[in-house]
Amino acid sequence: AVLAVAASTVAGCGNADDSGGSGGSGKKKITLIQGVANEPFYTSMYCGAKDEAATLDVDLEVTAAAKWDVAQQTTVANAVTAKRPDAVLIAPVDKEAMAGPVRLLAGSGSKVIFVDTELSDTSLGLSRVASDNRLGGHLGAKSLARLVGDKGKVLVLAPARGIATTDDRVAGFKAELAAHPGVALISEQYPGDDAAKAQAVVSATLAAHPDLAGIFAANLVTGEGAASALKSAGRTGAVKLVEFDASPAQVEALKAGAIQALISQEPLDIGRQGVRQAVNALDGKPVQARISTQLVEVTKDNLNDPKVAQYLYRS
Ligand code: T6T
Repeated sequence: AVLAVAASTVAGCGNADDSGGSGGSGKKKITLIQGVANEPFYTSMYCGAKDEAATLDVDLEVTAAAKWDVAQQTTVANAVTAKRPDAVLIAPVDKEAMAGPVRLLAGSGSKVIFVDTELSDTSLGLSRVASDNRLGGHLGAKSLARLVGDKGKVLVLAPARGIATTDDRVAGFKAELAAHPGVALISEQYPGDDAAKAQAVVSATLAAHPDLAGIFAANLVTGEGAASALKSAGRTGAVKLVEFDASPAQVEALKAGAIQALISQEPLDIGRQGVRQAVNALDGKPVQARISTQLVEVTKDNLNDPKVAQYLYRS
């Protein structure tokens, strides 16, 4: 059940086995371990990785746990280690707790590249391809401050502490607030990567602080919960909502006015560049230790700009 993935994970860009999948081709084998299955950010990353794998003529497999969970991702990682692919792209769900399984992967000979999230012990990966998430937090705070007229109470939501990406987003958000003294961060909540739990937390915060002015949700799952809570409290649009990511559902919510701004990443590019770095490592070519992909603020106003379209995710 944990390895519930392949086919459903890749709905946006065909079947997992299209690019050669398993066995016998003599091509280099790369496996992508997503942070979680069936989630548009990682589906888009897979689409990019798959394009690049086809270009570079390598086999790509994809796998992930059904939930954002250390024990489940450990099971997935150990299963990949047992198959000994030439290289692994992994988005570790916790920057400390996944060090053991990643060490086993690297120790069994697979070249390891971090995509999106990473470990505190960066030495275990040859490269890390990700957004500049701290900058993303700054962008989120600037956007929310503008939307609330630079004053009032705000709430920050992220799945859990210990996730490299969302920790950096929250840190960037808080650092930027120093430049907005009228905006007060009243609470920082970590409900898990779970929309229903995020909804409950936001509903409770709205009840305790009826004058809440804004919310920054540091990823799409917590954002989904925040939007639902605002809807059921009848506060949509009155409480400004800024979210990370740009799934099709988030873009629809932006159009409908349920979300005021998205900080979108470039998951397709993360996937492409991750595969490129893995192949460089396997070919003995130079590998770039760190690659920062683009971020952009998406609002109703620039949504139809063709330059923004490349940042929107697939599902
Ligand atoms: O925001 C992305 C990803 O960058 C983060 O590491 C975890 O959450 C997402 O996958 C969105 O749900």
